[in-house]
Amino acid sequence: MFTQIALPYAYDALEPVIDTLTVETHYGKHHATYTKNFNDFAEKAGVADKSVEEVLATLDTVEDPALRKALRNNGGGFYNHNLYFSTLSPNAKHAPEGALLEKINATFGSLDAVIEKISAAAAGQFGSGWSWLSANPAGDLMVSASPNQDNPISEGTGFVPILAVDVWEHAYYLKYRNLRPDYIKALFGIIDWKKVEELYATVTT
Ligand code: MN3
Repeated sequence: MFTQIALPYAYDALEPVIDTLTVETHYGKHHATYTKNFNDFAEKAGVADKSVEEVLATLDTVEDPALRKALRNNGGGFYNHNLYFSTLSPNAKHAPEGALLEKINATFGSLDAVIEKISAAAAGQFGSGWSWLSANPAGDLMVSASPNQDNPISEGTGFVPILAVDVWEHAYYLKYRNLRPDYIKALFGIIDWKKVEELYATVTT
């Protein structure tokens, strides 16, 4: 049974960056539906005993193309939103420290530079999708974007996302309308780098 993370804050806790109705609908409807559908399709495909990461990394072993696509979309939707909601916080730590900051500086030059790169990938994603900061077990970092509910795991990159920017319109349209870049800029005010540091440590150890 794949379980949607318990939201670690109230629906209104991310105001004014993300409005209450958006969090309620995004988590309570969109994310809940991906979770239910993923459970149903995983059962049907006989992969319900695997981890979601394993399912997404081994999609090519699912023979039925419709079922493979359903697992990719709904497994991605389940996984991506667990990451997104768990890395937002009303009490966000605004900058990373330690190993993650050192690697960011070595790879991208500065924290501002990597935020700019993630933001540009998010703003430039045509249609619905995501942008990511990802890590691999060697500690390398990568910035990328994905369409739909794909992610660096289902894309077979060998990287695992540790920071997620959801740029589906359901994530921002009620408040920001067509102004996706304004949402992305504001979102970095509630992305909790403490959580991102923890995920980096998990991926690299
Ligand atoms: Mn979403």
